[in-house]
Amino acid sequence: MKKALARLRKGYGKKLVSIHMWNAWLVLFLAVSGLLLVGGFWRELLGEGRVWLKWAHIAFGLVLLIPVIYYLLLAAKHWKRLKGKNSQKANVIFVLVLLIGWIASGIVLWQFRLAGPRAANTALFIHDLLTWVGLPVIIYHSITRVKWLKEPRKRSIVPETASEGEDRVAGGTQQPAAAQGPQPMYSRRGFIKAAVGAGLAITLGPTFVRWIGKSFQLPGAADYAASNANALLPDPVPLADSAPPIGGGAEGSFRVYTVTEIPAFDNSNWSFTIDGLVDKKFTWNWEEFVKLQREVQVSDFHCVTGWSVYKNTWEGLPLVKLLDMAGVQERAATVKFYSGDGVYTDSLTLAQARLKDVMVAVLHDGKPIPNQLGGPVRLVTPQMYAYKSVKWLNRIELIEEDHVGYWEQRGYDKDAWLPNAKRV
Ligand SMILES: Nc1nc2c(c(=O)[nH]1)N[C@H]1C(S)=C(S)[C@@H](COP(=O)(O)O)O[C@H]1N2
Ligand SMILES: [Mo]
Repeated sequence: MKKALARLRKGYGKKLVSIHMWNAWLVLFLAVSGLLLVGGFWRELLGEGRVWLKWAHIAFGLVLLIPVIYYLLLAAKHWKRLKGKNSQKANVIFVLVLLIGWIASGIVLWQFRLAGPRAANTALFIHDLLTWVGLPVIIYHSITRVKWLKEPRKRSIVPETASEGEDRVAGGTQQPAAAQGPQPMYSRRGFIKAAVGAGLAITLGPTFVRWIGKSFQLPGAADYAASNANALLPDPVPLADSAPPIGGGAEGSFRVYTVTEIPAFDNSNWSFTIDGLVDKKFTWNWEEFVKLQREVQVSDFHCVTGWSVYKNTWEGLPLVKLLDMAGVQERAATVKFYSGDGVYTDSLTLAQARLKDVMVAVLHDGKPIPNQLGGPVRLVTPQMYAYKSVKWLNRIELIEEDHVGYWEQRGYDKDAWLPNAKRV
């Protein structure tokens, strides 16, 4: 082992350079794939590709362990060389914390089923936070360090002489002390670095502020209710348990997911149908639908990608009541759900559909569900991951055969049960 390490450390300068290069390519791939995965805009476009991309992101994230471990094996020696160069040491620690934090939180997210929603939620927060902090630094580092920006003098990651290798995070110029003097404000490098910094702040700043606002539920953060584009009259009158919400108000915030444009509805283009293998088919318009007797429940909402919203007070129609109203025929085995977006569908077995907390929800925390979050009516399945929670639900069909839902066709697990659900 010792010998192997010694061999490894010989010529370690070249090795550090190649570690840096591999690391850079991996992080580039992970950054791009990660941004494509979170960006709502890409959901529809990527479709099945999204699931592949997710696996590639996980796989390359694990591969990132190799340069990290390889570096750690060389770290002792590198560290000695960095003696007295505190900003460079800080740089190394920053990068290591970033990479290890990304990998560790990524593993928890990957193993969300083992970890459970609470841990996944924390891991997602950490993963996002590190991305917010790390990515701008990395982009800045890459742009300000590309070759055409460099001094004619060659720079390498490994200091060749003791006098070299000052601060490398900011790509500090490496002029001999005598030539350093006060730098003119308008030096090419200085100007470009300032421009890159300002560009990053302007492009990433607002999104970052929004993310912080949502993560900590600061006042003024994403108020979907205020920008609800649905226009359905009359407003549903909330039951006493809904307003104020008996759950005390939801904790956390929804990330708006859609695979189509976000639809909006009004009385003229909205109706709700239950049909298929039932004794009595129904189609309600909005005025009729809001008259049906609703109930209230408090439940948590978990997305497989790691985020959760706790203590939602939902008011709506228990699915089992709708099924009983319509009279499910003997032959029916599957309940198929259609979205008013015309694309998204999912299904439950009859036994699952009869769970008493499966709800056709109309209000959230005492207010109409806004169109971004699937209103006027969405399905709620508290014991399953939220890809079952069909937004803009407008049709329920009882069928004999199985139905594979939108994301399940694209690689999501057919089994959507939460880790501690009582499966039926
Ligand atoms: N019609 C429709 N319903 C949908 C989706 C969708 O893309 N389209 N995404 C599902 C997924 S994966 C999740 S996590 C939740 C997200 O709900 P939200 O957008 O209200 O946060 O909706 C589910 N229902
Ligand atoms: Mo999801």
